[in-house]
Amino acid sequence: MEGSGRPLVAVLMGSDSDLPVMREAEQSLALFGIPFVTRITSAHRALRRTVALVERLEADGVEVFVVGAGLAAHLAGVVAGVSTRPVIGVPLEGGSLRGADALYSTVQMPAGVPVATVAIGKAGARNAGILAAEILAVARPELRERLRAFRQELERSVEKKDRDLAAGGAGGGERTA
Ligand code: RP5
Repeated sequence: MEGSGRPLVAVLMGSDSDLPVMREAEQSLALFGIPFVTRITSAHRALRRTVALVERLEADGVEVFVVGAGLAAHLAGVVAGVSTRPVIGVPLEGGSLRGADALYSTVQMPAGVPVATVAIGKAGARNAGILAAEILAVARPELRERLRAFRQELERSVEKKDRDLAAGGAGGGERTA
């Protein structure tokens, strides 16, 4: 599996204000050694530029798009309208509706143009990177191995928390009333 070289994933977002959250997606991709490119573009403020950018990224070999936006979040939907590559939408928190607006805007795609929508905010952005890895892993056995190791590590971390709890380290363990 390539760790650098031509980007397989494009991480797109509507504004630089989205960057702190979308870094989580980048970190997931980096964890699995997946080459990616990160760009800012906007469905509303720069629609024609967005269409041209997505077409260029697809022509350059990008296989999965991870797209974050907040408020009336139409960027992922626009990307899905332009490209037939898988699009993972990350609804971002912001504004008075705290991400519910972005969630509905991202997830409620009309039949025929899917956007795989993850959770609002950082957990969603992290999962978007992992889901992109899982999509790419369908045709890449080495990446499948990395994902398997990642899941084992997750399981070990839960076991450790349970052990720490039993040892009283987290203020827990067995209690009587
Ligand atoms: C959306 O509007 C962006 O994705 C961002 O989440 C939100 C606010 O953008 P800024 O006003 O911070 O540029 O399009």
